Amino acid sequence: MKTITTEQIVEDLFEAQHKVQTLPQFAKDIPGFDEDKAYDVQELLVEKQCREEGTSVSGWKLGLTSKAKQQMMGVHEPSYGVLLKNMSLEEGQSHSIERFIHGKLEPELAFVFKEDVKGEYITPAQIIQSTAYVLPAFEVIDSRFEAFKFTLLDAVADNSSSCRYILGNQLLDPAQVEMRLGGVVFRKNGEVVATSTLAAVMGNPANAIAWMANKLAKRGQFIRKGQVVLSGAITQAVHIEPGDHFTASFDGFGTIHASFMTGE
Ligand code: OOG
Ligand code: MG
Repeated sequence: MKTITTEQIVEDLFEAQHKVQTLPQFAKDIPGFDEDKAYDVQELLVEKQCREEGTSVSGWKLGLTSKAKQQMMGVHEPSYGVLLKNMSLEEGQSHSIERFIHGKLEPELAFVFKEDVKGEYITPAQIIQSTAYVLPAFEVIDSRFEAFKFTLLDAVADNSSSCRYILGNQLLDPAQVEMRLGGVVFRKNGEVVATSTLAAVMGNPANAIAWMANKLAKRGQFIRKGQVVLSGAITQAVHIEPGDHFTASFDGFGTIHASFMTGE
């Protein structure tokens, strides 16, 4: 068994991100490392990123909210992480993969909030009511762990593999969106790599956001007015290689695009 402090884990994860290199999973080797401690690491890691990268929090993301993702990662519970302003990339552009260790792309539904959502018994209906608009999004996830393998607790400490996010420009009123049967077609270089519907995310993406709001309350946190929240991937995640062009078509919204290349 190792003796490793929370501060050391934060340092190691921060360094892995900045040196674009992996590190071994650790959670199983630390006696007593539980979900609360994993979220403590996440919080301190995010504080360090804000301080040292001169950025700030823009919102939240859910992870592992669909069966496709849970099966892919062998983890059977959702998690959340924090989004930072410097993780945001422009839609429709070509982006460098230089800073990714082994990035993967996922189509998600993003919610942008028009008011704070605070409390312990938040319902999906309250989430819909507090949302200014929803829009299609891509998330680039990048685990700091070797071979993209981890337990739930490792991934939580690693800010749920947060790396970058790309918001589409098609905004819709959440009350007008078919949150269950709304289809999504995910393509890589023109080929369909996955198809799904929004119900893949815990029956309805608003359920996932409500789950997170209630989880946040237990840690004295909440969703703030103006923040963006990603629902968690609607399909499996797909590895990004330089030269790749991805699209995700969302029923009722249209299509979002992202390309990736080497170089800065
Ligand atoms: C954990 C983060 C998962 C999602 O949308 O499911 C995630 C991971 O799979 O690396 O962002
Ligand atoms: Mg995701």
